[in-house]
Amino acid sequence: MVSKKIKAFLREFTPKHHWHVGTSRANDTFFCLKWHYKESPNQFFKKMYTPLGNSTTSSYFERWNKIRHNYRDRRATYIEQIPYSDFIVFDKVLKSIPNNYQLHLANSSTIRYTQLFQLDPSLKVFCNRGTSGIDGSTSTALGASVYGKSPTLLITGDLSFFYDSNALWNDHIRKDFRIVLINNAGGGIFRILPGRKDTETYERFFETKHELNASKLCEMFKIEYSAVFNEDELQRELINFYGQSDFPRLLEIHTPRQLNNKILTDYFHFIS
Ligand SMILES: Cc1ncc(C[n+]2csc(CCOP(=O)(O)OP(=O)(O)O)c2C)c(N)n1
Repeated sequence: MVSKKIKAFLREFTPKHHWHVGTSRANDTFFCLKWHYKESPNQFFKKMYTPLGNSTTSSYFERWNKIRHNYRDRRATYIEQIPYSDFIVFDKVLKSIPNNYQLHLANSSTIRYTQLFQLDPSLKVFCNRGTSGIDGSTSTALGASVYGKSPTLLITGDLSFFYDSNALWNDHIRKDFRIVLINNAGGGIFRILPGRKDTETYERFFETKHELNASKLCEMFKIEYSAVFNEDELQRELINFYGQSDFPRLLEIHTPRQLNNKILTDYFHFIS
């Protein structure tokens, strides 16, 4: 579970039961784990429903579904009124991904933003939470892409990308491999988390502010490179980004470092 808010909510309002369904380890995230069903969700639900046969009358689904729709509407309204920023970029990029792609998400704000949006169910999404390392996201995506039936897109932040740039030094990168690099000139996540952001110390040691871009790395590793700085350029670049190419492609999207966090935090106020 990525969202600390949801985790905290379910800890405070403890469920009567927590059943873990799945073959991997069952974490007692809400301190009320009752059962661990060691089978796939599909197997589990087949068994759950067949013997019961009849359904229960309840307003539970309607209640939450209404909240969900309301939330989606509010998000659409919010997007219409905000300026170019990480938030806008995620909206546009996630909508642009062709069906069936393998989607790899780096840490940290990449995965946090992505979970706010609706993804096409045909996408296979991979990310690494837990220790949430920013190291190895590119290596993992590249490795997985070699065996993927469909093409792979990696969405990554700048620090994560530059940290693991050596991943690009290998002979097996598929031509259809795509990277969207969201360059907000530092560790954007540290602007979102609480703390004083307007100090030199903060910018240097937490945010790691920088002025790097990926153009020379792409030249060195023979990756088609393009960069955008605003919404119009982004929309234009996305049109052909996934099309056939002789080389892998990287799209670097520059976003306003000092504005992104405000737009995200305002969003949470807006939708609540
Ligand atoms: C190996 C490792 N070192 C440090 C961290 C701490 N850390 C978490 S997020 C982050 C910054 C990530 O910045 P970026 O890749 O630009 O992504 P953004 O948050 O801007 O999306 C850092 C340094 C970590 N998770 N893993």
